Order: sequence, then C-alpha cells, then structure tokens
Amino acid sequence: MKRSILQSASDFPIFNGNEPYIYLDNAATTQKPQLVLDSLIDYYSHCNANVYRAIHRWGEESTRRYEDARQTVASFIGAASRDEIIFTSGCTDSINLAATVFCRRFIKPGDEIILTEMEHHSNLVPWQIQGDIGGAVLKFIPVKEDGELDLEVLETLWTPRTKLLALTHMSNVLGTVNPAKKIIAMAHERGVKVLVDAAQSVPHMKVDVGELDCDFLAFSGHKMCGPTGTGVLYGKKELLEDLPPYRGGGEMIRSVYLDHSEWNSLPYKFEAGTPHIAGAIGLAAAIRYLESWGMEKIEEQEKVLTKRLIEGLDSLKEYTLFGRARERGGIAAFTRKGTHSHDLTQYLDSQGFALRAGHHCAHPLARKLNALSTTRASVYFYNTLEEIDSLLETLAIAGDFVL
Ligand code: 7TS
Repeated sequence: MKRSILQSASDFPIFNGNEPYIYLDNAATTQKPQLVLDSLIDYYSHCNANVYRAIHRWGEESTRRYEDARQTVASFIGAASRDEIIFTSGCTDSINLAATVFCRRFIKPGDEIILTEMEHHSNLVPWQIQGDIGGAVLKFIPVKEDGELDLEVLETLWTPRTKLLALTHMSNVLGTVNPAKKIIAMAHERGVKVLVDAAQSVPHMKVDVGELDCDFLAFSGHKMCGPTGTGVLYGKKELLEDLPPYRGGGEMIRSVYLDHSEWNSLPYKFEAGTPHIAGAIGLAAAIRYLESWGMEKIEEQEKVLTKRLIEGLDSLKEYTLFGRARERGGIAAFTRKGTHSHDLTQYLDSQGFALRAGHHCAHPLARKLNALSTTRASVYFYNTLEEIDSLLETLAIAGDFVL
C-alpha cells in the first residue's frame, strides 16, 4: 500500500524511541532514515575495501558500489555524464575546490568575480582567499528589502573583466529562492561562468543541471538525509577537463615521475586519496529514499509547512520575520522584540524544539539586515503541520517565560 509522506518520520530512528523533540534545524543538517544507516552497516559488514586498487572481490564490490553511487548522483541532478560528479566532504569543500582551480586557471590580476550579499560564508570566503591570490576584484549583487536580489544592479556590474558569478540557489537565512536559471543565462550571454551553491536547494526541490545550464553546482549530502562528510561538486565536462587538479595524492594521477606528474581522467583527477566510500554509498541510499517520495512531493509538503509557519509568525505581533521573497523555501529567520535570539532559542529547546540562533554563517547579510542574531526554523518533509502549530503556540507565550 502506498504510504503518505505524512508518515515519513517513522522511517527515522532518531524520532522513534527518543523523548518527544521537534526538529526544525534542517538547514543545518537533516536526520537519517534507517535505510541510510543500514547501507553504511551493510557496506562495512560485507565488502569494506579500498576502491580501484584492489584486485580482490571485496575491492571490486566496493568500487562497484562507489561508482554506482556516482551514477545515482549524476542521474538525480540530471548530469550528462558520471564524469561530471566529484565526491567531496561537503558543499564547503566543493566550493573551495572550484574556487581554487578556477582562479588558478582563469583569474588574472584585475579580473572580476560577482557574488551576492546573501552568501553563506562557504560561498564567499573561498572566493576572497583565492581571489586575493589571483588579484581578483569581488563585486556583489545587493539584497533588496524584500529579500530578493537586485537584478537591476546586476546589469551594471558586468564588465569585460567579469570571469565568474557565484550565487546561492536558496538563502539559508531568508529562504529566498533565487532565479538561478535567468541569472545563468544573463552570465552566459557575456561569456561568464556560473557556480550555484545548491546546499539548500538540492535537498528540497528538483534541481536539474541540464535545465539550469550552470557550470558548477555544489551541495552537501548531510542536508539531504545522507551521512555527514559527504558532498558533491558537479562541473561541466569541458570545463573540468580544462582545470588543473586540486589536491595531489593517490588516484588523481596517471603517471608520476620525480620531477612531474600526469593527471588521471575525470572525475578521478579531483579525488586525491581514499575517498569517503561508505559516505558516497550512504548518500546514494539517501537519494533513492528521497526519490521514493519524489522531489515534487517533498517540495509540495514543505510549501504547506512554510505557508503555515510564515502566516503564523506574521500573526504574532512581537515577532519580525526576515525575508519576503515571492519564491521561497522552508526557512524562516525571525527575532522577538526585547528578547535575544539565543535566549529565545534556548527557551524553545527547553520546550522541546530544536531551532538555530545566530548569524547562520552569513555575517554580511546579518549586518545588512541589522539583525546580527536571529532565531531560525527550517523544515523538511518529515515535519508536520502539528509541529509547526505547536511551535507557533509556544512562541506566542514565549515572552512570559523568557523576559
Ligand atoms: N551554502 C549554504 C547556502 C549553506 O546553507 C551551507 C550550510 C553551506 C553552503 C555549507 O555547507 P556544509 O555542509 O559544507 O557546511 N548551512 C548551514 C546552516 O544554515 N546552518 O548550519 C549550516
């Protein structure tokens, strides 16, 4: 019998058997279903061995599962080839990889990189570091009052020196879903490459790299029911072929001499050393799990939860919500008049709710919002309307306890 997505929480051991606790910190990391945990145990119990180098059956099985995982990721995001999928330790690692090799190859002093004011530090600091080494100038698309990007200003930022634009697909503070496809088309008209930070989009909606036509796409496995320490960098094949390697070590080489080396083919050129084999297999199990619900269903359920959350917050007059974008995901950052967000969030924990407080690793945005610290609720498909209502009821009486 077909199950309803409303029953999905029962697939997650952390929600069963523990004391009741409502988890609304999904933008930080998501919980893991039993079958992802099982995939890790099964791998370590039956065929644990290093990949590629072993001429024995466990090594062959391990390699097969690792490469199947790569194909699962490629199909999930619509990549043309599995060679375009590089396994990393997370979105941060993916962006550092892309920034390092892109700047090394293409950035000359005075070249320009366009970012946005709403980036997570992971999609800002690597460009600062690598841009600094290469002599690049960073420019920023401003965030408007409503939490959307100011595309009129973007029109004025392009110059013949613009080499790359990097933007988040969904803001981890405002929830804004940026018009990535439109911005990518604008960039490509000018010969500018685009990196999409999809840490908050790939877990929550159907993302197809062919349709977006992005040059790079980065995301984390742990934000989509997969194990921690897993991530992906997608890159267009011709671009990856043209880039130098990132880290040196085993498997990324074809031949090594004492004075130089020749690089392996894609994607191995970018995967030095023993990879997180179990992690990649676990990520593939997570993807199959998400696909068993369907990304459209997941997005639909989150829209229902988000609508209730936003309407509820708006009805509470002591609270200010940040971000009013027309296209938005299930993230709501807010403050309560007269209460520090850490106090509020700690109080919520005492009442059985896990939320996050702080600048959410988007310091420049927090400064711009004039809210250095906010409390943030972020939903996933396994949350329920009852949980949202319960949070709203608790927020409504929070003042009586916190102040
Ligand atoms: N980009 C965005 C948009 C993010 O939200 C995050 C993590 C990252 C990149 C980095 O991902 P990582 O898996 O490499 O750490 N965001 C958050 C957050 O909002 N709360 O904790 C981590």
